[in-house]
Amino acid sequence: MSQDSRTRAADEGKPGKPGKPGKPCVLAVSKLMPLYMGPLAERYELLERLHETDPAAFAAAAPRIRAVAASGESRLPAELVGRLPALEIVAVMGVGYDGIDVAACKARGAVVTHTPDVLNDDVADLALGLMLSAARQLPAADRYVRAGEWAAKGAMPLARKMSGARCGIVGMGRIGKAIATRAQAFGMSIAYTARSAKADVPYRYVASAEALAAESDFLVLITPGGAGTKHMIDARVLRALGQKGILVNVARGSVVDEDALIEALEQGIIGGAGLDVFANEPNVPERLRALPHVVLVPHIGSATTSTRQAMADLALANLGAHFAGQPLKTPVPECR
Ligand code: 8YV
Repeated sequence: MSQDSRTRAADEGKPGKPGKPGKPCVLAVSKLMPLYMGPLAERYELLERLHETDPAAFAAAAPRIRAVAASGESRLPAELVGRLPALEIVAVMGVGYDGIDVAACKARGAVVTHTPDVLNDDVADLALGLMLSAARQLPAADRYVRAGEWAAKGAMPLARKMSGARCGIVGMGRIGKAIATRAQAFGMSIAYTARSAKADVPYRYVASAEALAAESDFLVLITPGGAGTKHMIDARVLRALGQKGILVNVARGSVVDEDALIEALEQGIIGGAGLDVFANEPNVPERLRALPHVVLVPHIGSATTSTRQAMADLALANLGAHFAGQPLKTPVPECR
């Protein structure tokens, strides 16, 4: 089989399922990190975004594509699943899988896996970093020194205290718990909202995001994305958070009504924000970028070398287990 820039086919290697000789064929459905792509290319016949780059070649290859490799931001809609008749497994390198149509995969007989737990610390660390950065205006303070304004104008305006403040967490899963532990170390009181109260946490449950916002100084979002949480944080919730409130989003951009957020920030309806995720990444609206009291980072929640390596290893372990006929490491809840 010939090789080109889009297709790295292997001549020999590990057998796939009994009766299917040669390396299994994997479609990388979007641009993936080298940490994941490198081993994929070594172990499998890897097709890189062939459905986007060469539809005719993709149509020819589709009947042998047995796996999809994806990131937390990848999209695998039902329409594309429908063009993958041999699909057996989707291996997401990410904990979030809101871009994957799991129902369509299941209907096709394919399982979806993701990479939970290994990124809890990093995402929780970043949440606290954004809380501190927004409250103490760290990026603005850095700009102040660099621009020579300290010497020219004197001390900066005073900022907000974080220790001892009220922390409201939207989503009390694995990462929500890691955020709560860290916030407790800052002497913060913790309350949370989720679909239902959790028996295994000591924190106070509040039934709605709006009620939680009304009693929080910091509202931290770490709930899964997708249709169930789309625009859960809307103008009413932001109004409830109030003039001094700070919104931190390390979940998904879709959870927040971004237009309502921009308006709330521009009009002083809320006090500030720290954002790792956006509605239409990597595009961040100019109006948001123009606001000096908002801290913006480019979806770096899990972006440390060791964590991304652990995520790649786990995604590859899921693929390896599947093709070896062994139990999957971390299927998504819907596929357990
Ligand atoms: C990454 C993420 O951006 O895990 C997730 O759901 O959003 C992130 O950790 C990405 O998926 C890394 O591949």
